[in-house]
Amino acid sequence: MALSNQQLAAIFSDIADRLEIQGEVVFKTRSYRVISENLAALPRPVEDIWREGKLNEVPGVGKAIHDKIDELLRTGKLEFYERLRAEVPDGVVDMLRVSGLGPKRVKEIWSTLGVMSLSELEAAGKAGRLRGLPKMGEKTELKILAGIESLKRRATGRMRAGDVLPIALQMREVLRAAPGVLRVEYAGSLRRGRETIGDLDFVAATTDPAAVMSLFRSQPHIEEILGAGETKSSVRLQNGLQVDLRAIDPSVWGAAMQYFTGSQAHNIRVREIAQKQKLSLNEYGLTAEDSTKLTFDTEEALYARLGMAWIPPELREDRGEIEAAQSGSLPRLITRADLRGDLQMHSTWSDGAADVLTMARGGIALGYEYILITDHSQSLGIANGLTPERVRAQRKEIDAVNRQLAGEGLVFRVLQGVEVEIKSDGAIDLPDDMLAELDLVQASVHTSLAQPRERITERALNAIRNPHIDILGHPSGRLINEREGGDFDWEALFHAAAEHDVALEINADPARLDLNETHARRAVELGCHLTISTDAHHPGGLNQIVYGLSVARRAWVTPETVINTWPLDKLLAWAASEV
Ligand code: DGT
Ligand code: CA
Ligand code: CA
Ligand code: ZN
Repeated sequence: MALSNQQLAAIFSDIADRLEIQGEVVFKTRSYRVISENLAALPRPVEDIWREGKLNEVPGVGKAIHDKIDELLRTGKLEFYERLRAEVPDGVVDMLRVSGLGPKRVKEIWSTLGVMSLSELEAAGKAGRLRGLPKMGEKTELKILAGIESLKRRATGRMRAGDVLPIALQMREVLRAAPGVLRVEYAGSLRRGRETIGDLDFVAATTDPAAVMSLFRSQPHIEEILGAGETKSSVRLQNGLQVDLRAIDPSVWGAAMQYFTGSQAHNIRVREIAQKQKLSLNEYGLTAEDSTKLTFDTEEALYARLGMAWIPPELREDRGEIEAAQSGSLPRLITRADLRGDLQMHSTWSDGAADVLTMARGGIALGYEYILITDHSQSLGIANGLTPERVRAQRKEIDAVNRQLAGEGLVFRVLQGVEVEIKSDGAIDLPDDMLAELDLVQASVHTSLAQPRERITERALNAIRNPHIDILGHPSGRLINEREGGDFDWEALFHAAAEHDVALEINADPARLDLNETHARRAVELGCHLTISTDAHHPGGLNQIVYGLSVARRAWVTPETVINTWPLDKLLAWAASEV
């Protein structure tokens, strides 16, 4: 197994990071830093030097380092490093990238708050939980949040939908209050439900364009006005987000929404269809060869004129939707109303912020019939994971909550599950007889995401083959704009999931959206069932289901594929059948 100098250097600096997070004193990790730098600067492949038996001549190589390089070059891995990676999660190491965060603070945040990723760090900061830690105040907390924001931007230059939608909804309310305005909607990628957003596009139907334009440009939190026309303005907000507004006449609402919703690829196809009928299409509608103008106040009317059914925005990517709309075979996409429950959430039994009853009330408020509590299992010790004893204790509390809700006359069931850890060697973190006692079992990978393809795939397959495991949670482990997911063999994974009927989660957390839309579509093609669940850590988190639904809709998912659209009886019967 060939390892480049750069790869070896990265391993040693990672070792130093992880040791320091564990509390190792800097002078003891210094030899790893030194060898990392020396390897990176070495003019020859260290592998050649090793073959010549001259490793000891490389500056910074003592006995301990010698043996480690030797093991790495002989076997392609290092036992010591593997152990360290299992002990300190990758997400914790990621936190070091935030300016202002060193190993001491990261350790403090990890061990006291159970925070294990940049997104959890962000959530803790936003909830004001960092400022209570030793030697930290509100100012440090804000600095950390700003540091995370800048890391996220650097990743793609696009913002997560979860950071844009709340701004869009608030701005829409403001703009709707302008005099003369009849309708305001966001269009573009946000309306199409994409996971990240380049810029935000608004369309306003109004009889008084000047009024809505001046209101738009006078909102708070604007950093710069990029354009100020009579019917078109652009601004950049303080958080870096660009927002465009178009004012149009109410009579052309349908054509304008169609045009500004995009995608560009979809619009090109629609324009071609118009051209075949000797019509030209723009944001104001259709124009015939004799210059007659056709206006459309709804999108339905425009698509119908061109011989198509109305196409849900999430499908408008030129991935077969045009043909389906022409032949009347568009899928009946899943909606919010199809969901009867949420199958992933945490409570105070592990790293959640609310108790079981509070989470249940949250589910009831959303009109659900059931929720599944999936607290972490024991090996994630810092997230206060469940031991078998604590699983049984939690069952008592869940039973009591169910009795209380039934006593109130509510038809609602709290189910007991677990998010059981798939350990770095593929072992499942709770014994089979324990898993058998639970209503549904979800298994997830959280550690050692950087394992090579075969190894990490085998871990997931091991979970899929376990007859007690029903759901594979956030299968890739990616965090949008933050870290890549594992290098899984997706085809093998989907075939196995279909064969053993393990449902794959679309995790609705806007930082995860995992499975992503491409994988979700392929999984369904291969016969897999899905879940769409929030991974909520407090009742408000249950509302994030909308982001998961967007992914599912963009993946052409219909309700029957998704197990949390099923009635409770069907769901439990499915979980009980062991494939
Ligand atoms: P984004 O902003 O990168 O997340 O993606 P979109 O799809 O929101 O793209 P954007 O903001 O550039 O444009 C909004 C929609 O306007 C786009 O989806 C299609 C439509 N559109 C129609 N004609 C054009 C054109 O000539 N240029 C661009 N850029 N967009 C056009
Ligand atoms: Ca846009
Ligand atoms: Ca735009
Ligand atoms: Zn998880």
